[in-house]
Amino acid sequence: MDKNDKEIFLDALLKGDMRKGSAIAKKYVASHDDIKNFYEHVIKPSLYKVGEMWEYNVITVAAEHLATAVSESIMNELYEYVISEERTPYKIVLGCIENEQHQVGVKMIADVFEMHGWDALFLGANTPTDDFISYIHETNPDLIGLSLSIYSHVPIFDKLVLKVIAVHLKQVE
Ligand code: B12
Repeated sequence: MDKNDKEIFLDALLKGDMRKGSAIAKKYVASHDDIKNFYEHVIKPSLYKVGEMWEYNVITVAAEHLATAVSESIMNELYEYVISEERTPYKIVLGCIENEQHQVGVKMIADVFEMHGWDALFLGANTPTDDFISYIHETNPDLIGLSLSIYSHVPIFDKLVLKVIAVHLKQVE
C-alpha cells in the first residue's frame, strides 16, 4: 500500500475531487483484500480525520457532507468488484438503528459479507425499529448487523435487540 494514498484521498475528499478520489480507489480493485485494505486504511482514517477537523472547526459542515458524499459515491463505483461469483446460502440483514445517520461503516461491513458470497441486505441509515424487526422476521437472516455511532442511541439499540429476541422466542415456543 502506498503511504501517500491516504493523504491524497483525504485531500480529494476535502476538495470534492471525485476524479482524484476515484483514481486512488482504482488502485485497489485487483482483489477483495485490496478493497478491504482501501476501506479500512484509506477511506476510514480519512473520514475519521474529516470528523476531527469538523469537531475542531477546521472545516465546515458542508465540507464534511461533501467528503462523505464523495466517499459513498466511490464505494458505489467499486461495487462491481465487491460482488462475488461464488455464493453461499447465507444471508445477513444490516443497517443503522433508528435515528442513527452514520451508514458508511456498516455499508463497508455489508460489502465484506458480499465479497464472501453472502446475500447482504443493507437497509442504510435510520431504520425505524418496528420496520427493522418486521424485515428481520420476513427475511429470516442467518446474521443481523446493527450500527450506531452516537452514545445516546444505545437505548434504541437495546430496545431493538430485546424485541428481536422476544419475537424469536415466541416463534420457537
Ligand atoms: C460523516 C459523518 C456524519 C454524517 C453521516 C452521513 C452518512 N451518510 O453516513 C452526518 C452529517 C449525517 C453526521 C451527523 C452527525 N454526526 Co457525524 N460523523 C461523520 C464522520 C465524519 C464520519 C463517519 C464515518 O463514516 N466514518 C468512517 C466509517 C468507516 O467508520 P465507522 O463508522 O467507525 O465504521 C467502522 C467500524 O466502526 C465498524 N462498524 C461500523 N458499523 C458496524 C456494524 C457492524 C455490524 C460491524 C461488525 C462493524 C461496524 O466497521 C467500520 C469499518 O472499520 C464521523 C467521524 C468518525 N470518527 O467516524 C462523525 C462523528 C461520528 N459524528 C459525530 C456527531 C457528534 C454527529 C452529530 C451528532 C452532529 C450534529 N450535532 O448534528 C450528527 C448525528 C446524526 C445522527 N443522528 O446519527 C461524532 C460522534 C461522537 C460520539 N460518538 O458521540 C463524530 C465521531 C465526529 C466527531 N469527531 O465528533 N455525521
